Amino acid sequence: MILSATAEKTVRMISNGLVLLPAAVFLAWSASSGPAETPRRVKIDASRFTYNPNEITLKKGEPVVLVLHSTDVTHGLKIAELNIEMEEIKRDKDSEIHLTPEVVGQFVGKCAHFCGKGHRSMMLRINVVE
Ligand SMILES: [Cu+2]
Repeated sequence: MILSATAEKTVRMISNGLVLLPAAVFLAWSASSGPAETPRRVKIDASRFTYNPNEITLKKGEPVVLVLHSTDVTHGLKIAELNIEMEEIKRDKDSEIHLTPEVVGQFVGKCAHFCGKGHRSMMLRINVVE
């Protein structure tokens, strides 16, 4: 009688363990993988001869997606210091630049696709802060 009660208790402990073990494994797995990090999206419209907004501020080390779109003719964007070179930003089509700035500073992007007589004055200022 005593023996069977102990055996029953052991069986119950094992069965509890079998239920709890997968739950513990799942919790450990979900804690380690964490929620997927979704980069912030920054929308920028390009048009003759400006970007809107024409100045953005990014955080060093924070991944972002610059979503560029032209409202008129084809434009481009080049920022050598940030390794950005997009030669075609087309009308009515989003062009994405995935970027994680690693250097603090002020950078000036210029249009990289000839778009008319004001082309050279077309600039986008990017501030990267800590
Ligand atoms: Cu241009």
